[in-house]
Amino acid sequence: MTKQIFRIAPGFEEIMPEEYRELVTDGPYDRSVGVADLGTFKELLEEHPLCAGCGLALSLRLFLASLPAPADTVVVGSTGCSAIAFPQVGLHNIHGLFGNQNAIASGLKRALKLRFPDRPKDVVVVAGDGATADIGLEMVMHSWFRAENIATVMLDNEAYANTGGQESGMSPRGAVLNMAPTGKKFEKVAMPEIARESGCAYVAVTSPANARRFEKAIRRAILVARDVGPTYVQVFCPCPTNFKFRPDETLGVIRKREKEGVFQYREYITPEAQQYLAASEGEKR
Ligand SMILES: Cc1ncc(C[n+]2csc(CCOP(=O)(O)OP(=O)(O)O)c2C)c(N)n1
Repeated sequence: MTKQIFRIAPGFEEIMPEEYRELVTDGPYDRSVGVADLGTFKELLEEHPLCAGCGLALSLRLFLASLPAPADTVVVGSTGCSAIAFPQVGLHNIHGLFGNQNAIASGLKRALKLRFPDRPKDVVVVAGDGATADIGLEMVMHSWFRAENIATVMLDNEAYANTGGQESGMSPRGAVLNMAPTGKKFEKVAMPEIARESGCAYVAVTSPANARRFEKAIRRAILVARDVGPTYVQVFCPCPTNFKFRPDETLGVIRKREKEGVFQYREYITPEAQQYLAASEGEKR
């Protein structure tokens, strides 16, 4: 698929919504744009129904601006807050059932490899922490064991946010939520370590508080997944609604946690992935 697929058939220009026309003429497909260019091109998600100050919404915006090849990318999502925004995203995306997103992505990637042997197709899973670290963990891990060429991005808002605030395996110890009033009794599931031990060639923990660092992690994860092996990015994106802070405090919450050493940006790269990235990052986008 190239930009061609988004073009409007002659004669239909007038009746297509303005939003769509802008996407065709000014969108990020087949262009070299990134987070530093935000504000200068038509974004893949501009309006969304998520809560004010939602860290996940900001992360989605940055994620979509970070894709190395949006016209050749398919996102596989899962039930959760991000799924409410995806119907408004100008990119091929599939809504998996809650938890089976990595199984869907595995099959899709294999099919795309057969169908388009000469053109890289990026399959990226974007799902919440409940879908990734709890209910979907078995299918997530088995996609890593099988070394599927897919990138998995967890939007870690540390709760089951969409269903009103149950604790997830990724909630921090002691977290009190609407439907977890006595406080979480154990630590966050060590997903980055599980990913590394399960065969991921690239693992990063990042947040939307630093857009350039975020973009680097997403791009690396997608590129390594293309040619080396499975990858995992964990995005810390706090939820003002369920953790009850003001919508304008989201980035401050991340920075505070970073200062306290509770949340830390980190990367793990296998030597093979390192070699691959050194070669591909040398090339211009
Ligand atoms: C098989 C199945 N189990 C449970 C649910 C109910 N459910 C919908 S969204 C959700 C929570 C999602 O949590 P998370 O993955 O952390 O995403 P968030 O909403 O926090 O973005 C749950 C339990 C469902 N839709 N399907």
